Amino acid sequence: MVKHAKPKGFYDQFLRKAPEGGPAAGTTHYCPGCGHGTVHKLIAEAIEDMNIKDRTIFLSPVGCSVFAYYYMDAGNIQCAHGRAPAVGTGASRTREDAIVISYQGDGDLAGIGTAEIIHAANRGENMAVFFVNNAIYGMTGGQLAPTTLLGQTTATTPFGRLEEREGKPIHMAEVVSTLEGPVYVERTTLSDARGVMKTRKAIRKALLNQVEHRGFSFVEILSPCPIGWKMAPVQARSWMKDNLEPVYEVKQFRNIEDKIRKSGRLPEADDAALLDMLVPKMEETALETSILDSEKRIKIAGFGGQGVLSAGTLLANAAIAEGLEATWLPSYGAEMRGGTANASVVLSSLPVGSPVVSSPTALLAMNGPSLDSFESAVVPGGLIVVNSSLVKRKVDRDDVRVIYAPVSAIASEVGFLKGANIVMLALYLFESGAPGIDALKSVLPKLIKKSELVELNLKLIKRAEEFYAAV
Ligand SMILES: Cc1ncc(C[n+]2csc(CCOP(=O)(O)OP(=O)(O)O)c2C)c(N)n1
Ligand code: SF4
Repeated sequence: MVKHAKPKGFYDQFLRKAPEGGPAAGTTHYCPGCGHGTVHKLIAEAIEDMNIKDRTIFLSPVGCSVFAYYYMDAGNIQCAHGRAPAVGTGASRTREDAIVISYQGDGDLAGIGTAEIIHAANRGENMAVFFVNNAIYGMTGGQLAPTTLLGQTTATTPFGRLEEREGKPIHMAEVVSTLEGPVYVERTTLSDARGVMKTRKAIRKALLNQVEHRGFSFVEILSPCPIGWKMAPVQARSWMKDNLEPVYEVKQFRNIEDKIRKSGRLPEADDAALLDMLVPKMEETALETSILDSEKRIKIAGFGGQGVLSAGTLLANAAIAEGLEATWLPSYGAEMRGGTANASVVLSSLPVGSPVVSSPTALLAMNGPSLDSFESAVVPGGLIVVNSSLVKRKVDRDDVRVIYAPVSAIASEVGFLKGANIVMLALYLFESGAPGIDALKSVLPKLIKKSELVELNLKLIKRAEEFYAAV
């Protein structure tokens, strides 16, 4: 008797479509006749049969299969478009017992993610890549993919793909098998039951390579997308036989069974050593540098040419000189001089989680557009320093501390207008107290090579101090 049941590699209920226990729990979001469901099932069965569920890290792509994490009862990471092989590299190198599955569509792998797949394959990373090639961008409405056939009509090639315009279809299994890194490369098809069984075997083979730690396996699976192709499911399968398979030869390209992949880790970097490196450092830093009560997130914004990026670098370096952790993230406008620019600086006693500053604790606004852009983002109780030489309006908020300082005029008086950024930065340091102004003075000669400029900056700091004393 054949018992049909949902493989244990799947969750009991698929909660994407309905809340737990609801009537529709258990259905998938895929279109009728879509190949993704078939491939998911083959993988889930293999995970169950090979007893690797607790070690499996499934990397979902961007594309129709983005929701694979609703189905696969395993470790799941949803990756940025095309970047699954890079994420998989990190996963497999840090957890060498992991079974890493990179599941990708043709837009994802052969389009936006071409660099990642090529280099991961070339390095022979220990992962299994299942490349679902349906010759179209399914999720976004059926646009041309790199694997679209010549003459095939898509949303972006309504009269068919032309070699002269879009080039020829790319054969990823062939490309990958030109590299020496991969141990196993095969192309299969879902056009009929025999093809599905061969795909089942190929998936298991790739996963076995993972278990045996052999390295990089690549299985390209020709898969129907009836919706994108505008066909009924049965017609889609005949189209595959008549059109897709003659272009994409279904065959095994490589199978090396006697290879064991050497560890990609640094020799000394075992878990214990890594923990030693990280944990005491965090504790010591937290204990020794208690000058910051909490993370400080500073946005320094202005026109390109006002020195906002270099003010950010100086601030981050001053913090580091004082034993703090610091990140600096520049954002340039499309124009250079005269365009907008801002620097995000995060200072903390602990390692910084993210360099992005979306809710600043302090805004140093060098011009009007910067105040307009970031005023509302400052946290309540935060600080805004306004360059009142250029910003003529007042701050609308009454829940933040505001300092109006004519930093451009002060810098001009000293005879160095370009130093308005230093006046602004110094005011921030006097107000916040951490890092201290001495830390800034100590990094100036390291970052500014000309000694006369260092002198000018010290003068600007002095003027800022006098101004601050009078505020
Ligand atoms: C960085 C980025 N660029 C573009 C998109 C839009 N986008 C979403 S899915 C997709 C193509 C997916 O096609 P494919 O990988 O073939 O998967 P399928 O949906 O056919 O399974 C694109 C371009 C995006 N989400 N992110
Ligand atoms: S659009 Fe195509 S690939 Fe996406 S779910 Fe529907 S049939 Fe599958």
